[in-house]
Amino acid sequence: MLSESLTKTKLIDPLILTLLQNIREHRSRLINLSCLEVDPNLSNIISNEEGKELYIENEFHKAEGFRKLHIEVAEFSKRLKILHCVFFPDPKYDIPIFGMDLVKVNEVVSAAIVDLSPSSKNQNIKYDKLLSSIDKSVFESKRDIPGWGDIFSENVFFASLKNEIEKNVFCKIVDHYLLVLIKLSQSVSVDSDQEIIQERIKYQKNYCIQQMKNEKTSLVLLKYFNKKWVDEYIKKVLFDF
Ligand code: BLA
Repeated sequence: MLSESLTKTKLIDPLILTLLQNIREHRSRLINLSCLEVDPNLSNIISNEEGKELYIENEFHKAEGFRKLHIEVAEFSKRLKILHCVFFPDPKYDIPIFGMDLVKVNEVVSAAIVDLSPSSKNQNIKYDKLLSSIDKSVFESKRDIPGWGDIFSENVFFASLKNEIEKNVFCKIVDHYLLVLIKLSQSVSVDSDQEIIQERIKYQKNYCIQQMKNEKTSLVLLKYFNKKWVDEYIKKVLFDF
């Protein structure tokens, strides 16, 4: 659980705080929301070692339609700030995977990414039009999705954010994608067809396997922790399946 200290006394980055509050607000609308138990050694990590200061704080919940709702706020050496969020659907439901990552180095938002990614080959629910309807033309520095990113939908948004307007529009896009997700999740019912469920499990596994190929995640963590710890953190906390 993100402690009171983080959002109240620690000076959390204003953009990250805005996004965090918005994500929490959407999450609060989900049915049967409850906390998930996770090893406290892996969920809240704080170090004050000079030059290697770090904090990582995680929130884990589940809700109807979602096996794991994960939000992570992290800060490394006072200069690298990250907001990471993945809402993994329960494979019994036809719900896409919500993922976002915001990476801020000093004052520069080098990476801002958000997507509702497909969670099966034959996703019945169509949401493409809802995602493409929001105007994304303001951004100066859209970025190319790396090779491992074939898990994302065609409406994945990925850019560096250059000014306040771009930051505001990115927040709007995240809000819009979450609104679409929450609406979709309220309109689906549980499936019992094992073949469909197995297919969705396979898709979530693949989503996690591909995300694990992003060396940028592990390279940051390896500056602060040993390989065994990093592997465990990535496999159990970030991208478990
Ligand atoms: C990129 N992720 C990055 C970068 C860093 C991290 C330092 C490089 C920034 C840049 O390219 O400008 C680091 N991200 C982290 C760390 C955590 C984290 C340490 O979440 C957590 C502890 N990554 C995700 C999710 C998505 C994602 C859920 O975790 C998307 C839904 C995407 N991150 C993502 C992508 C890149 C990135 C696509 C760019 C990779 C590249 O260009 O090679």
